[in-house]
Amino acid sequence: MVTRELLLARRGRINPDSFADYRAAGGYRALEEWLTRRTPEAFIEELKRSGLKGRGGAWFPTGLKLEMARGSESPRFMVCNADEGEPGTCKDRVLLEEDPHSVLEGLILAAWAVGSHRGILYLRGEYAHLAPRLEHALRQAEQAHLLGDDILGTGYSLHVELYLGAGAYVCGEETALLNSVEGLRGEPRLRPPYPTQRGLFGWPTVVNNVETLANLPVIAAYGGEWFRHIGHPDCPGTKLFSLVGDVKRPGVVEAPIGVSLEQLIEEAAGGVSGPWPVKWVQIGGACGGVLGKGRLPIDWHGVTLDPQALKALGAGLGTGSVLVCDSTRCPVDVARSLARFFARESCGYCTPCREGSLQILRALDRLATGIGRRQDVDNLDVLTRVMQAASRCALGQSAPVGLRGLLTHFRDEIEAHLLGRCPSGSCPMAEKPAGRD
Ligand code: L3W
Repeated sequence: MVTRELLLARRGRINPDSFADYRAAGGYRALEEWLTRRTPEAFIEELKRSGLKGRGGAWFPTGLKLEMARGSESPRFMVCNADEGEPGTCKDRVLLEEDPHSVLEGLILAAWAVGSHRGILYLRGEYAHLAPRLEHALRQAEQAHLLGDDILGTGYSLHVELYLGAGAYVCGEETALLNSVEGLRGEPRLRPPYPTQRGLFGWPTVVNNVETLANLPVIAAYGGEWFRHIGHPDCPGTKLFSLVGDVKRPGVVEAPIGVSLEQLIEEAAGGVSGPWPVKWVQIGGACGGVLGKGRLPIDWHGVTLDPQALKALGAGLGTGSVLVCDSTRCPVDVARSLARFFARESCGYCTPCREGSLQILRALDRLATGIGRRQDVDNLDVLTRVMQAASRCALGQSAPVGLRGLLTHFRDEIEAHLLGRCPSGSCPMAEKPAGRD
């Protein structure tokens, strides 16, 4: 069995709107134990022992982040980043939709550990339909004295508010998110100072991803030592993988970190749906790296999904999405759709990202419609490098990663478009405007 369910164990087995169901499944028991009998410092040690790293894409050690915030001045804020905007990634949505109390329990544990009395659950604008469910869960937790003043008679208080985003991808970046909560434009701030030093309204703030927080009740219940033996030795635990693209059973599955790519696609996703062979796999969202020709399908068997192994292949695990592209996919066509997304979502603050993403889109548009020039391919090379090196935030720096991978693996095929030919036959050459040869 390739899957292992720590976070998704209750998916489909409980009514997500039922507090009683969550409790009956063991929910909030670990939180009760820790808040009433143990100390925040001990919990942070437990997290450090577990080796848990952030699941939002950057894999920063969670225990260390909480420890840094706890060592900062008060008041402190605790933010759950539920602004899941990475294309192809839908894992946080599954947790929020199917098991909202697990995220809430993690949020309360994290807030208690850093000594925060104000929590914010920042929900992606496009997930507005989940807001009533989350509000309902918050009210249930308050009624059960797990939120609010004097939680479980311990003297500890925590008030959590739901905050709905307005649909900007950049607000998934933690400092743009904080600006958004403060009522400012969703533009990233320069770091340092990191949010743990100066975050919301200038106060120390921890921002953790939904999936990261959902791991906290598991570690609280079973201990860090137990947790660190699951998954990869350098990166313990499981990961929620969003399996998308040309697979028979797209969806979200949970598997130990370090699972083989082949097993995940063949067993959990039911195999490749389109014509064999797999042409490339993009891992970690639209800004993720590309495993392509020369590595897949030839080394398909050897690829394991852990941050270190993927780094060695020039990719990363990122948010854990796995986009499979079969042999009919055209790299120009796919890159164009990614570029359209990034050009629309650039916050516009810095020139490399604002102008670079637009010029990349224009060059790919020309190539896809049969009016591309040599200069366009050369420009893709230059612009992607400039964006990576000079953009102000992680969004601009990582937006061209997928395109760079496609340029590396499929340059011949991309250059074939200069002759008005799409080897995969899936580019919209038919859109070629008349008389523009
Ligand atoms: C205190 C230090 N805190 C780092 C904290 C930092 C943050 C976390 C990770 O990018 C990635 C990006 C995308 N003192 C610290 C410190 N921290 N050093 O650790 O920070 P960092 O800088 O390594 O990453 P980042 O800039 O937060 C996030 C990748 O995630 N990604 C995600 C995309 C998802 C969305 C979305 O859904 N909207 O944007 C996908 O793979 O490429 O590399 O908390 O404060 N010395």
